[in-house]
Amino acid sequence: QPQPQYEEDQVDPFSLVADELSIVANRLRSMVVAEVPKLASAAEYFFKMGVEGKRFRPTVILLMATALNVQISKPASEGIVDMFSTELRLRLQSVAEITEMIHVASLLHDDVLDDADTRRGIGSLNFVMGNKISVLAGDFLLSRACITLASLKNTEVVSLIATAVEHLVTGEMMQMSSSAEQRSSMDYYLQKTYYKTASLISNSCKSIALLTGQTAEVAMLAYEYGKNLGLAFQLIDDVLDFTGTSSSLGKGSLSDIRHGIVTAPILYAMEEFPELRSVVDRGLDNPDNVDLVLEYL
Ligand code: GRG
Repeated sequence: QPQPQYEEDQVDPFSLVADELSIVANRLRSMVVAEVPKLASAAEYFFKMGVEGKRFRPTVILLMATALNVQISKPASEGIVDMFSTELRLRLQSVAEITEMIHVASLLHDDVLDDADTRRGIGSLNFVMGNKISVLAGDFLLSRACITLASLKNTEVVSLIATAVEHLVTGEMMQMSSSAEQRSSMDYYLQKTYYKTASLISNSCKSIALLTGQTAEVAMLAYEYGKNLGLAFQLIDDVLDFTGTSSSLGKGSLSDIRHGIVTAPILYAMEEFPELRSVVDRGLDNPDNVDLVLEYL
């Protein structure tokens, strides 16, 4: 995947946790071992070198752990100091791994629902191995995530992450079965986006706060941070669907609008050009209506 460019005074957030990220990547690969080779190779498909995603969620989670560490242990001027025991570090890494497994499971199922043929720059699993294998590989990853979650022995964290999984399903359902009025509503969009994208990030950030023994106030701040970051991530993802190229996106551009999904750029354009609403109401499943909307963007 093409890497973002950073100015001299900017810090590449991924590089701050590069070592931890590679540990997480290796542990993920060792976790997706199934008894049946076909299932293992299907699930592993997403964790092979060169075809992995951005690992945005594990990065945010590991950065959250780092940020909390700096705040509590030493003055910021002394830099990032290792105050975590090995056991606690493994537990925090587990949250990053659980979150990525749940995320990938949701992508596998999403590609089946959308009949998508490309993901992360290569053929989607459903395209390569069929819908049935793809659904089962998603279920397998979800089960692996549950086993790792149980090993944390923290019922509050189990509840937070399970709620985020429920939210993924709720957000997807809201997207699939909305009325014309709901599709044109910014409030509905934000609620759906919280469920579909932000909840997994916010609840895992809060889990990191709980596992590192923070106060309820800090845990809530970690949650709010993850929520806002998740919403911002989806807004940018929405824009990239219009501005990105197949190689930068790892899938075809304009895929949201061509699946009839009303995203943030369209909602903002509707505020500026009210006549666009009637086009959207007529349905984006009609290619003529899609072309009309594209003229406004
Ligand atoms: C099986 C947990 C589970 C859920 C089933 C299908 C479904 C319900 C939910 C789909 C939710 C979904 C696809 C949300 C999209 C979130 C999103 C912005 C995905 C793209 O994330 P990136 O850009 O992808 O981080 P990479 O490939 O980089 O990891």
